[in-house]
Amino acid sequence: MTRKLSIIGMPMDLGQMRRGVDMGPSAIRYAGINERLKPLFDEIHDLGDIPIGRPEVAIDEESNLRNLDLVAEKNTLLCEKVDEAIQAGAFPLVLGGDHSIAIGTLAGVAKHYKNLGVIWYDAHGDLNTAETSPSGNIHGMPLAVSIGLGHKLLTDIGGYSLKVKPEHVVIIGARSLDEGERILIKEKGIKVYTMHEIDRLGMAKVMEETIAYLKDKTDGVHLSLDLDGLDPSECPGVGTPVMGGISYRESHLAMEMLEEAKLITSAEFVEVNPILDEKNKTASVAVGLMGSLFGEKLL
Ligand code: 6HN
Ligand code: MN
Ligand code: MN
Ligand code: MN
Repeated sequence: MTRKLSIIGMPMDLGQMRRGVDMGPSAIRYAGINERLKPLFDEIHDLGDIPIGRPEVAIDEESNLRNLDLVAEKNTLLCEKVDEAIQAGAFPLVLGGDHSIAIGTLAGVAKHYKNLGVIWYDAHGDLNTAETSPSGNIHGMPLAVSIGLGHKLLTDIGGYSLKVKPEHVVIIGARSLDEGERILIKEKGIKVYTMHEIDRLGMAKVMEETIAYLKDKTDGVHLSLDLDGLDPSECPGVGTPVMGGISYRESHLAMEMLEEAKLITSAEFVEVNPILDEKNKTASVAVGLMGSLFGEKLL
């Protein structure tokens, strides 16, 4: 079987307030994604970027959601692109962009699976709704939206709601959760490995458990990797950094274990903001992790 990869850039910055994250896809390409992944695939198709433009910021008065209409509109485009890539037999790899893009990615991916699993690698839960959000920023909401909670314009992208069942989600790296997110995690029984569990068990055990948890009950697993899951000392180029994060080495091991398990069927790397970065370090980490995820071997 030919191993095909489709790269889709999503230069989205409307899901939050800091400029620069729209340059994430360029920064990741500049960090050498093509050269790095070339030996690992038979074909790589870089499909370019979804056009986002430079629209005016608009707060939806009724819901208090920042750029609601535009985030919904652009994510619909992403959903279609991701869907097409999978139909063409390729592994879709989406480059962000703020984390609101997971709404579109998952809408495109979940059409193809009955029981899609999701690994949410992030300092945050991204489980807010308009009611619980402290910021009104949609990048803090994509996981809630994907389990069917939130504004209809977002939950119904792709023409259906509930992309992922809460019991098929694993959050890894959490260390900043809002009150409403904590309640939701308990209510829905979402599996979470906070930094505390990563410290106590070690990343190897966390990944063994995650793989065992998802393997038999899912028919595909999406990796949504927010670079702020890693420690800001190694990934400073993110909009909402939180101290005490996962190291590059731990993350590299996590990617290798996912590769060995042949678990991941789609992925996105998000929140790379080159304006806040130091010498494109964060984009380089992203590319390094992609190498491990797709089976790079030293010997
Ligand atoms: N991210 N929980 C905060 C909020 O505004 O809802 C931060 C969200 C960060 C989102 O990093 O993808
Ligand atoms: Mn996130
Ligand atoms: Mn985050
Ligand atoms: Mn290694």
